[in-house]
Amino acid sequence: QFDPHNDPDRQAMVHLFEWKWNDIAAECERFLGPKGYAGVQISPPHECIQQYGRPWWERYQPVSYKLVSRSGNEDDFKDMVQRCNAVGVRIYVDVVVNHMTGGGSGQGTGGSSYDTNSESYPGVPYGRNDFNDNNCHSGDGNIDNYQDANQVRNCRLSGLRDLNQGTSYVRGKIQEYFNHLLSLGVAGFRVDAAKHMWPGDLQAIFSGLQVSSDPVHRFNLSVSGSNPFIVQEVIDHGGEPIKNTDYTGLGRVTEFHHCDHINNLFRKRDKLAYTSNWGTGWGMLPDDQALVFVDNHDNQRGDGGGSVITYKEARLYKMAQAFVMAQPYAFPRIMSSYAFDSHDQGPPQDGSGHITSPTINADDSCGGGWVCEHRWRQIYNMVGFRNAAHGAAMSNFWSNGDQQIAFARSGKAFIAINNQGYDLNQNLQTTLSAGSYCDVISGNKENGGCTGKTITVGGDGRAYISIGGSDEDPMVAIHVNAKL
Ligand code: ARE
Ligand code: CA
Repeated sequence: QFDPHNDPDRQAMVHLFEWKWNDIAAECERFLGPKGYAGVQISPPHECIQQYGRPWWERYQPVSYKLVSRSGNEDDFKDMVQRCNAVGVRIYVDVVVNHMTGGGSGQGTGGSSYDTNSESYPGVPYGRNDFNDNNCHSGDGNIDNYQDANQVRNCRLSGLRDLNQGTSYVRGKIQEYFNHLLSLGVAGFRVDAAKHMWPGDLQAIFSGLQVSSDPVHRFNLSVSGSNPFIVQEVIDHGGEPIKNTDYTGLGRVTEFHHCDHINNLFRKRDKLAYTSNWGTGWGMLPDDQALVFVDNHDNQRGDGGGSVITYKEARLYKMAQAFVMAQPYAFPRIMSSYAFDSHDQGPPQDGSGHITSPTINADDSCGGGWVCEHRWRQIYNMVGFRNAAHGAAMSNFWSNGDQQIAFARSGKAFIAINNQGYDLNQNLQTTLSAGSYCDVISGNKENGGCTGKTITVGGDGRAYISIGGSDEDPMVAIHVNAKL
């Protein structure tokens, strides 16, 4: 449950937030596969409410577990999983099983009816007895106090009808849903609102799951085992009785301290010079228990606590992503957004509420309202860096004592970052063999040449590194696969 079932030379995943299944399939083949991405977190695929104005968050209000949503139907889903697996890219599903809807009645995206007040969900089916109402002891039935773990698990998150995973019926329905997804070839799950479910209940649910051994999915099960990859969404910024470590026995956990640290670091409320022991040295979860990211779909909109760096501050964002990718720590997820001005704004869509596809520009970037951070050269080339550096420890950490750092991934890769505001000019140890390397931040290695800066490493492994204090991309990064 800790293993992403990734191809070993693919070491980062991307969250294609609100993408359609057929666009993801195409993206796996034309970009994610070739650029070395390990997998995709997809938006919730189940049937959900159809909220007026079609905000993104309607997908977090399940109506049934039928695979019919604005991203596509079950056939589209199947096709996506097979095509992505075929090019070495795994699919991880955002599963929403803490709750059902938060209000109203009507028809979901798959035609099933629902009625929130009577807690009636015939598409599953779920009825009153499947919910936690009698186990919640807050005044209004909602979670009013995060200091009370019982409330957090048994009451309603923002009014969302709270399922009782303590019953064998509800557990069985959830397992059926998960196993259905696994039988279609998905490699794992991002478990929404895991904090709001009891670890014991989750353990019971997870213990009945198995990833597909169908060779079409090309999982090397003899190496990775048959448990699906599990990422539990547990927001722990400290200060609450529920800790992310309550869940680390069951799978990985979203490490929100990482968002906080990255934000403080790049806003210079902390020092890059202190990052030679990044990871557990900073009080974060062990490597194999953490999923890390600069921002996610909630906190990029200001939800979930703490302010974070997003695509809207592109210079800082690219620096932060480069740092995260270059570090040997944890398994990273890159956020891929659509542009938004307001909190509720849904994905690019036409007048009838159909999601519209991203367009692809000549420089590989996206159009049509999609930001596609994962297609920014500085970001996808750092995925390549991480893949090349995999297995090599950090070494030769250098800093100016403040906001300029450099380090190697022993024998494999080297990065220097200058968030100081004045120039960096240093002769630094790269640990790489002598030769010319393409700086993958400023360019691509193409036809044996480099479209950006070339860095020369001498016989002693040293290179002269210059980074202007006000460069748009104040870092350089080289690795063994970028040797010219
Ligand atoms: C929507 C409306 C609400 C309405 C509700 C029911 O916005 O006004 O009451 O529907 O009708 C998303 C949106 C919500 C949306 C919901 C359902 O963010 O706005 O509600 O979908 O449509 C807590 C949880 C954490 C959760 C965050 C957002 O612990 O699990 O809140 N994150 C996940 C997803 C979200 C999603 C849900 C859960 C629900 O990533 O996208 O909600 O499925 C402290 C605490 C945290 C707490 C945080 C914010 O930091 O430590 O635990 O996070 O505050 O409250
Ligand atoms: Ca709950």
